[in-house]
Amino acid sequence: MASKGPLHSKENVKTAKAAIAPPEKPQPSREEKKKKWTLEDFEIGRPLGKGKFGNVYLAREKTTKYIVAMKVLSKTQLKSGHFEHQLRREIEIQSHLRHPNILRLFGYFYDTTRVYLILEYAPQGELYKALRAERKFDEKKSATFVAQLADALKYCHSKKVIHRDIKPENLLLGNNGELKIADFGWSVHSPSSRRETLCGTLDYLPPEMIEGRTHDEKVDLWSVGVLCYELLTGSPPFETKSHSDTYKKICRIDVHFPAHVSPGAKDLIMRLLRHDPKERLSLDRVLTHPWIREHADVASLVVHKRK
Ligand code: N15
Repeated sequence: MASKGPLHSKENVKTAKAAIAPPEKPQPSREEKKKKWTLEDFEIGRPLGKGKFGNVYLAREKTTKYIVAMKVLSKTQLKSGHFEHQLRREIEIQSHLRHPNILRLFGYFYDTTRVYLILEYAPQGELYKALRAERKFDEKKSATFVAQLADALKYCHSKKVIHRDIKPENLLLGNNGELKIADFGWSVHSPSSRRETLCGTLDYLPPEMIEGRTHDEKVDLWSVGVLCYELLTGSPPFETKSHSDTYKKICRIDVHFPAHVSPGAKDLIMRLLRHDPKERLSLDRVLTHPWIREHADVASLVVHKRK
């Protein structure tokens, strides 16, 4: 992985002196020197969150003062769960993705006991916390998040990466409140017939995944529909107190809408929550759906694409 550039952009800044002094020899960048990161390069700040294998901290690279999120993973925990292979795969996937709505992985390093991931810092924190605080989002905010998510997933699918674990807990918010997909813990290269044990909530999983059938990138279309519902109402559509009741509701597509959900939003959601993956609205069609076009603030999408 060669991703040391962004933290050291200062090295490329020309000073006024350069205009009068004889031209300097081009200096090799940190990347060209193949210099490895170590913990010594960072100041560690407050914890940002706790995860299965370790914690995430606010951190600052000492020479550039660039702020990042540093994820610290315990090697013993990774080994005992046989997650080393998964971690390698995730690093491989995430380090190659470059999109404004996908959290960057800048690099990684390790010492005898831990693995450190240098991740993009998302200043506005976790989407699910913002949603719990506001209870539900209005149509403009919801449609904007759905459009940003659809755009990011379109990019992933073009690289044959399916995410498979879209839910508010895996989404962060950038400087301007834009959505950032943060977790690739379940992502795979498509198509997949892997049958992992499904742990945690079923709420965002499509029928083909909970029934253990082969699945492809269309699983992500289903979860866009589930997320759209949760953003607008505050709860996912198939939520129940028990695993088995949620399972039944998903397979029957037993969805009910509170009265405040507009016909346009309902139309989009129901075109995504289709049992047959082939019938689900494509991501391009999500982006051009009338409800998205009417409500989403698409300025952020356009601006980033012109860069
Ligand atoms: C294994 C691999 C290559 C996948 C890499 N992705 C992850 O490890 C997923 N991950 C992202 N795990 C933790 C994070 C994470 C990144 C968690 C929190 C943050 C983060 N970047 N910024 C934050 C963050 N910003 C905050 C602002 C206010 C309150 C809490 C915040 N957390």
